[in-house]
Amino acid sequence: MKKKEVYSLCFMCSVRCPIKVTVENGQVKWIEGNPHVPGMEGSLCPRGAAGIALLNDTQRVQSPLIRSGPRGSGKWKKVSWDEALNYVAEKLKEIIAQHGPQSVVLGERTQLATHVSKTFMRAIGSPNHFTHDAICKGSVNTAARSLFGYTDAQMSFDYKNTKHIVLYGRNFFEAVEVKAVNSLMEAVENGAKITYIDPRVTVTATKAHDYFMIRPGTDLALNYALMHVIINEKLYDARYVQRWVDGLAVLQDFVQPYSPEWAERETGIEAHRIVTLAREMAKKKPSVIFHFGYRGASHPNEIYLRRSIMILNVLMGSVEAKGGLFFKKGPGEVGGKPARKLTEQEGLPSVNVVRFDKVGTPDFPLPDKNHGVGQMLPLAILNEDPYPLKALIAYRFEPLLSIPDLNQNKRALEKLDLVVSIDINYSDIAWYSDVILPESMYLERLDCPQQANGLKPQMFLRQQAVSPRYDTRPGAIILKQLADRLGLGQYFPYETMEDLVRWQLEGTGFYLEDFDKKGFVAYTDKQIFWDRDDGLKFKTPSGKIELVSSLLENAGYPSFPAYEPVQAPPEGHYRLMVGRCAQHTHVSTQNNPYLNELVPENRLWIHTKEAQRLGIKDGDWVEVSSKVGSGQIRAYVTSMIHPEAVFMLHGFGHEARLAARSFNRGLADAVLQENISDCIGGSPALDHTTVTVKRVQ
Ligand SMILES: Nc1nc2c(c(=O)[nH]1)N[C@H]1C(S)=C(S)[C@@H](COP(=O)(O)OP(=O)(O)OC[C@H]3O[C@@H](n4cnc5c(=O)[nH]c(N)nc54)[C@H](O)[C@@H]3O)O[C@H]1N2
Ligand SMILES: Nc1nc2c(c(=O)[nH]1)N[C@H]1C(S)=C(S)[C@@H](COP(=O)(O)OP(=O)(O)OC[C@H]3O[C@@H](n4cnc5c(=O)[nH]c(N)nc54)[C@H](O)[C@@H]3O)O[C@H]1N2
Ligand code: SF4
Ligand SMILES: [Mo]
Repeated sequence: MKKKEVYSLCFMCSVRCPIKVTVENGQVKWIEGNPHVPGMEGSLCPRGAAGIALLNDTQRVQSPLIRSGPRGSGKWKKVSWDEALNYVAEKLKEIIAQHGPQSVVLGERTQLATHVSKTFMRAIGSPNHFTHDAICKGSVNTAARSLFGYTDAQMSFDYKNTKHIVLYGRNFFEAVEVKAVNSLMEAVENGAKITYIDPRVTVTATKAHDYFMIRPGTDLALNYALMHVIINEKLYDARYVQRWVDGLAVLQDFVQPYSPEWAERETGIEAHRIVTLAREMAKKKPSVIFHFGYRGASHPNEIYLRRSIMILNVLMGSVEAKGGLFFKKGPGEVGGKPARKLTEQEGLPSVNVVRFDKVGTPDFPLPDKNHGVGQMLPLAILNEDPYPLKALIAYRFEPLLSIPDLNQNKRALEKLDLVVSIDINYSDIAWYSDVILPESMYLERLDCPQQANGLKPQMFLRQQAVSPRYDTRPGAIILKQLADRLGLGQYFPYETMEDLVRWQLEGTGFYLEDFDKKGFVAYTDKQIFWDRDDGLKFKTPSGKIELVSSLLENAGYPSFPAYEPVQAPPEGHYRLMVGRCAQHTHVSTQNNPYLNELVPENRLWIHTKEAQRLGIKDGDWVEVSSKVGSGQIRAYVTSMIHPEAVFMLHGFGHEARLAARSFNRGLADAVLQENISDCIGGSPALDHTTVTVKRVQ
């Protein structure tokens, strides 16, 4: 029997946990957390364990396919890679010749080969590469830049050493990151406290020491009241604030009207609990965390909510403190070099054309240009504003279900001349594509190196565990072969993934073989914290933390606009909240044989009192309607949700028939959600839509 152990990276979700894969006779027998990585040591979440079921799933896409019936009809012609790539290349050439390169868009969920697709887009001359980032947390990104000059992704949390963490709908124990969960559990065993705030009683709420059932959409009021107490009672870290913060006096004046008693009326949280929380956090400062969230895409005022959470950390002096938040350190901190990217090649053109989402123009100045704003795509296509778009390449991104307003998304797709998916599954976007180019799933491919910045800069590698089960290829190879056919091969100096990885590692001092032993290499053994007295390096114009933000103010936005009260939805209307469960990743795992068995469909959480009023019993079919769509789903009647809200899991309601287990199970939240955004920060407002609910007779 031939047995081997391969160190790699999970990809059942974007966290990319380091894993050890046991392979026997070419079959994956076991996957566990990489034992060499503190915080992983054998652990996986349910989705990570379901990687084997994905590998062996016969309902994945098994070869390149070209559509042979109308879009969405499920009629496909199985073709060779040459046929598929030639077909896409010819179509792209025609479209570029007729409408210009900017008419081509590539959207992807950020991943290890993102530099390859960015290179592809620059090579063809289109500015229109976007990632999922804005739809996940664009406003968190902009908020962080407005205060610190760094993106949120350049910051992280020292969970292991924290003494008190406050989570705003950050459903830590269901929307899982394995290492973070293990680290926080260790802190809890050492006496740390968790405060959880959510209109819904999640698993995290049940594990928390304190839980606040807040009125939906009012977290900003809570935070202004916390600041009011912290500033008026002088509970902040005076030395830190004095040294590093610009604008405290402005904030002090601003929060005066926002007393705990005022916030009680807005949020439903008693004033004395707000005061107690402020005092408790201050006692444990600076080893405290107000978690600024991962998915900061909830409401149109998101930028100000995320800023307020970050400012609470600043007042506690917890930014760059043990047990608080820290800036991720790259190899440069210790004289090392990161892996090269294809985008760094000399001679690769830069493209100076307005983006489809207008990011970087006066219309939309602040969102991060590196990511763009994906939810603008259907609007740009339908309105041909700023210009007509003709082709979409969806690369590990599902615009139909991941952008609000599914009906509008479908109308937009209809206007395109070419839709190509690089996917592993019959996702709904693959189902509506003209061509599917199937990628090998993560256990079947070597991937580009992962630069893992943090307290200790490291580099990880997704090593190939087994050969592809079907006629699939790695995405970086697919794009290179497409570029070759467009006469742009010179920007892709590799034939195999191994060539690409070796090219990327040149100059780093590390080699492919160095990853065999543990799956990663480290640039240093020591944790790096900057000196809090004199060594913090903020990238704002003032070099300080800017409460009054030059980024915002120079773009014409106030740093502290007056709080706008959140109206309760009219009678019979509810705020639609959405979220995740531990058993699924977004829209991609519902057809996984194992995970589908655990959670096969979603239900609509509705408060018992409201359900009674509407004559709805647990398990009844109900019709849920918003301004933009409606659909049917079973009700889950519970008192564990705020009466103003209803809730459903994201990711269900798939239309691809060949993904037979998830086909037509549950309802897609995107059917109901309106495509509205925080126009400053860049996030869509995923929890802002109001809906009506009625029993299906
Ligand atoms: N199992 C699993 N884990 C994941 C993912 C996954 O798909 N599956 N995805 C990963 C990704 S990309 C992300 S972005 C994160 C998301 O991580 P989280 O943001 O922690 O996860 P969600 O499930 O989106 O949780 C949103 C919560 O916000 C609550 N909520 C809604 N409105 C309000 C409000 O006004 N105030 C407050 N305080 N709460 C509100 C909802 O009830 C819900 O419980 O999870 C990551 N981890
Ligand atoms: N309506 C609504 N929209 C949302 C959210 C929501 O809660 N509700 N949440 C938002 C958030 S927080 C996020 S992060 C985004 C996530 O949005 P997406 O990135 O669209 O979601 P995923 O489910 O991660 O995966 C997208 C696609 O990648 C495919 N895929 C999975 N693995 C691979 C692979 O190895 N290679 C390739 N080529 N494809 C692969 C899947 O089959 C799926 O079709 O959605 C956002 N949009
Ligand atoms: S959190 Fe789970 S699914 Fe995501 S990478 Fe880690 S083990 Fe895999
Ligand atoms: Mo996300």
